Amino acid sequence: MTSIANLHADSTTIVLGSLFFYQLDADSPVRIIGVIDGLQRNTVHGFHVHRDSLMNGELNCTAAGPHFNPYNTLHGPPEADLTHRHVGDLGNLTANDVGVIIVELSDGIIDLYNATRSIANRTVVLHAMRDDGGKGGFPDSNTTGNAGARLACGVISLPMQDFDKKPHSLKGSTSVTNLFRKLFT
Ligand SMILES: *[C@@H]1O[C@H](CO)[C@@H](O)[C@H](O)[C@H]1NC(C)=O
Ligand SMILES: *[C@@H]1O[C@H](CO)[C@@H](O)[C@H](O)[C@H]1NC(C)=O
Ligand SMILES: *[C@@H]1O[C@H](CO)[C@@H](O)[C@H](O)[C@H]1NC(C)=O
Ligand SMILES: *[C@@H]1O[C@H](CO)[C@@H](O)[C@H](O)[C@H]1NC(C)=O
Ligand SMILES: *[C@@H]1O[C@H](CO)[C@@H](O)[C@H](O)[C@H]1NC(C)=O
Ligand SMILES: [Cu+2]
Ligand SMILES: [Zn+2]
Repeated sequence: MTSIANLHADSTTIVLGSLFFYQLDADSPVRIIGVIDGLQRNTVHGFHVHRDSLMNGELNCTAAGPHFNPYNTLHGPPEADLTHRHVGDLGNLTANDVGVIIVELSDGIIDLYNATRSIANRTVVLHAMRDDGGKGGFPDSNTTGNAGARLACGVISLPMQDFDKKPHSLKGSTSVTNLFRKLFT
């Protein structure tokens, strides 16, 4: 299954990047590939899937609600197991010396097949500060990783057809299909 999120700067229509999500099958991790631009140089930014979608052209990233947390656990680092992180906890992304993040990660807890852990129709958020993984000792470390303001966000579109199983599907999906094929295979 595949999905896309286009990120905009908080409360603006300024596009900062796009992320592509790919999960080969229900037993595989979700891979995320993409680029986010326009950040300060050499900065570390918390990165999470938040619970809610942004409806009706909403641009306010705060409307995405809290971290996606279907098991009601404490905030944690991405390498923690299901009981020691939120499903939406994806750690940090780091902007390089020209303020660009090249995203290339894989996570086995977010999912596009499993309904409980599904990130479809939820919102990815990039924060102003690093995510302390729950260990910072700040009042909000256990809920948000003390990652600060929401710099950018984008809704994860509902999953698209699995291109490996239906390579010749209908409806002009060919260019998207080809893009994913190039990105992930
Ligand atoms: C997306 O999520 C919102 C809640 O965040 C819900 O109201 C809406 O119905 C969902 N859309 C779809 C197509 O599932
Ligand atoms: C953004 O959404 C939050 C939560 O819904 C709300 O409290 C806040 O006032 C909104 N900000 C703006 C600028 O609309
Ligand atoms: C979804 O994932 C959870 C946690 O791994 C698991 O307990 C549950 O059985 C899965 N649901 C389905 C429908 O596979
Ligand atoms: C995020 O990066 C900061 C600083 O580099 C580090 O201290 C922190 O542990 C990282 N957080 C996670 C969740 O890995
Ligand atoms: C976070 O939760 C852990 C485990 O319950 C607790 O030991 C710790 O004191 C909490 N941290 C903060 C800053 O509240
Ligand atoms: Cu967040
Ligand atoms: Zn979290």
